Amino acid sequence: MKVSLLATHSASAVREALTARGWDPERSRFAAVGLRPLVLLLDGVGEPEREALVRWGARTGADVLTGEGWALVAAAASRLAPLARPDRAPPGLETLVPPLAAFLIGYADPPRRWMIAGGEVPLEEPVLVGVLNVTPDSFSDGGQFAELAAALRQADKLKADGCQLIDIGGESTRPGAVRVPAAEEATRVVPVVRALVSRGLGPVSVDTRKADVARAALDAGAAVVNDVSGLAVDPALGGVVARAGAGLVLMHMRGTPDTMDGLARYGDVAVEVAEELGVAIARATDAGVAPERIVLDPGFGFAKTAAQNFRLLDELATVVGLGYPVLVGPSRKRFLGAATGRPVADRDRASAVACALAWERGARLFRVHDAALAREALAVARALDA
Ligand code: PMM
Repeated sequence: MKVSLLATHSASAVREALTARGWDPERSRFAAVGLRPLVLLLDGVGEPEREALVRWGARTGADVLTGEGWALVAAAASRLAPLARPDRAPPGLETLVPPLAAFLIGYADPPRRWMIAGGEVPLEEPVLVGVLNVTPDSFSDGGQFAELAAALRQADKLKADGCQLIDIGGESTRPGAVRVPAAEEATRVVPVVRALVSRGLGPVSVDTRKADVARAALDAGAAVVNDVSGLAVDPALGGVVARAGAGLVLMHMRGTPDTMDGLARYGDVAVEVAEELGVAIARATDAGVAPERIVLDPGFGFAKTAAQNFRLLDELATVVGLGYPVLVGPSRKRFLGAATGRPVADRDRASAVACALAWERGARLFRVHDAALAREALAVARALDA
């Protein structure tokens, strides 16, 4: 007999081993997803639930570690699946059914497309979102593209390098950045939106926290609103997005760019970011935004220390498990400088690597300054689980 170890960080190795041995592709895919090991951390576990979990673990052979109020459960996805079904969950574990079911659905069948104004973005392949900041003071490209001609040249380059979406920002969100009145921000972004759309360089996204700016950009042809506050700043923004049928990126942050660095305190960063994104999702759907128009972003660099950014990147599955497409924006951020020692102008290689790692953990959209490098890194990551 011969023994070999199959990779389990994605389902591809098991799937291919089964199809190579004659199983049909669909059956192989289901089996491979079911066999993947999951380690779930449950918080808010009461004493009866804890006992029920321990009994279930002893019966099924799953590993269950518990302490007061929590449990860590490790088993193959297929073994955990009955816990997510009201008709199969053991007595005492009824409260686990809804959150586990929501997580497993998002995990086993992630969204395949994102609906934006006037179209849809397929998510089978990595989607590159090119950063175009038309600000005088953004941290990495501030001042470079404030002139329309320079902005158009950069948009051309981003498109040529493989971007499917260009994200135009008119207000810097770096710590200590000056707040810009809506009229001034709109004056910066709207002509660029209009010029890009009329030259066929769309679809275009507008990076703004303000309803007035979003409305003007959408009127000029933008298809997506990217709100770094996750609809926490302007209560009118959700309604504007809903009425336009635009795509909406909800990013996680705490406080404002001025206060966020002091708010980077988490017990468990990925769990808390996912919870707070859940609140942003509710704000969006309450305002009438359809779920298939929502993309989530963990907000690298916003109210997170370097160590928290890395933990969050590694545990991105917790955000992916919310069931929405996930966009990441690690590009040129401080935490990459902390790991590599490189200054902001020399972080594109590290950014590309971070994108590839995020793809492996379930991210599908990548907001980048250097799209050519990110595309290559993502092509390698993609080739592993084609
Ligand atoms: N980062 C910045 C600005 N906007 N939007 C999203 N969705 N995600 C991000 O990570 C993000 C963002 C700050 O970086 P920049 O100055 O390079 O634009």
